[in-house]
Amino acid sequence: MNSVIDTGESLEKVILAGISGGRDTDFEVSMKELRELTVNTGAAVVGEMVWNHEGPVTGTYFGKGKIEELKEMAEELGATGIVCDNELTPAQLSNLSKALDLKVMDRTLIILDIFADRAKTAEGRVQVELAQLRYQLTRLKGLGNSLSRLGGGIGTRGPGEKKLETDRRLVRERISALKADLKEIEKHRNTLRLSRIRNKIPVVSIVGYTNAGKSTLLNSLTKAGVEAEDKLFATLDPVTRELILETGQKVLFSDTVGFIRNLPHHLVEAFKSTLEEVVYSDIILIVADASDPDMASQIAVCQKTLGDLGVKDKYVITAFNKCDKAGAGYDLKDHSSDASVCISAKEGKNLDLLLEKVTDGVNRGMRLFFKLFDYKDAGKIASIREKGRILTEEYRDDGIFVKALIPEALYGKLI
Ligand SMILES: Nc1nc2c(ncn2[C@@H]2O[C@H](COP(=O)(O)OP(=O)(O)OP(=O)(O)O)[C@@H](O)[C@H]2O)c(=O)[nH]1
Ligand SMILES: [Mg+2]
Repeated sequence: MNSVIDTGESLEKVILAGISGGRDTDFEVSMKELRELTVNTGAAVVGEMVWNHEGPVTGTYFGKGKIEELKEMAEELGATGIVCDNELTPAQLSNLSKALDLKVMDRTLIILDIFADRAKTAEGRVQVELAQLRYQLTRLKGLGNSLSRLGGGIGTRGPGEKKLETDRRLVRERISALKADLKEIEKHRNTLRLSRIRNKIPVVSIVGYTNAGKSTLLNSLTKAGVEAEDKLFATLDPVTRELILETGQKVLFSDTVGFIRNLPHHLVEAFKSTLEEVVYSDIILIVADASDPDMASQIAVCQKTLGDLGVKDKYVITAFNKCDKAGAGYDLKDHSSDASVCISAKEGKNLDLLLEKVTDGVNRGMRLFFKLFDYKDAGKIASIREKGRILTEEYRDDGIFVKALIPEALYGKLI
């Protein structure tokens, strides 16, 4: 039995550190987010240090004077570590941790740590471990110094068997093994995707900033039972659920990992197959938190991430969520998407309107068609089934009555 008494205090007490004078115009938002991210790892934020400077110092991130200041501040506040808002270069990490004699972390390490905590499925765990190892590979020395300091906590969590491996060769070998595992998982995913394409079931990808309410929405729409919590990156593993629209058409809704500014590129790389699901969907449903003052920039981050993933020419719906909250309102519009709707996923408000937009998206480019076919023309019905969507098919005495949505190109061939 472990005899340590849990006093309810966080193991790690950290100071957030950032540089405000650079090109990042969203500095304050970024620092606020860093605080939230850090708290999500279970650490306590005891202070904040901002350096007004045009950018980081190449080898040490902070200048000499600022490092001294940080040291004193840490001593005063009893801090065990610092978290820098930018991703530190391997040299910066190593030099800073030596100069400060504190545990040194950065935004990337924090996000990786949260992902490590949230990953549950085999695929999620492989992806996270791969991202962690790639990040570690170039930083073994600095991290070794820094992370051994507390013998646990941020940066040491992970799905891997060994928490922090300091042997470069072993890390490389593990990376190769994980990449091979991921290939296998991707193969399986491709097979699933192909069967969906063959079945022609339209897929709606729910995307958006982390904590916007994506899982809550999927739950309200389909009673999916997806974890929805007031924590960042609650959902890492994609969940797909079926829903029948009023028209009788079947659609799949897919909820996946949330976006955030400066999502570490190692993560984007590792989660590519998960994120790529969006590329193969028919409709993109952006969920935005209308009660968040930073909503506009969060939508911009989503759009940029979608662009980076190669998503284009899709029917895009923006759902302004949490409209039940004070100050949010029900009159928002996103002019860059095909449709906008103001909803409350939690209270189930305006979900019918949302589904109307989804129906519009599904039927975009199709026209309604009905005809009584002679029994000898049954072959034509097969082509409707193949290229369009049959809404009604009745076998009557005088023939087969079909009501369907069909692509424009097919229309001339059927009448
Ligand atoms: N007031 C209000 N709160 C909501 C609404 N929708 C979601 N929430 C809350 O927002 C928080 C985050 O919701 P989630 O559904 O987990 O958000 P998510 O987008 O799936 O987040 P990640 O999986 O972390 O990316 C939860 O506490 C929800 O209860 C809403 O319409 N109104
Ligand atoms: Mg979620």
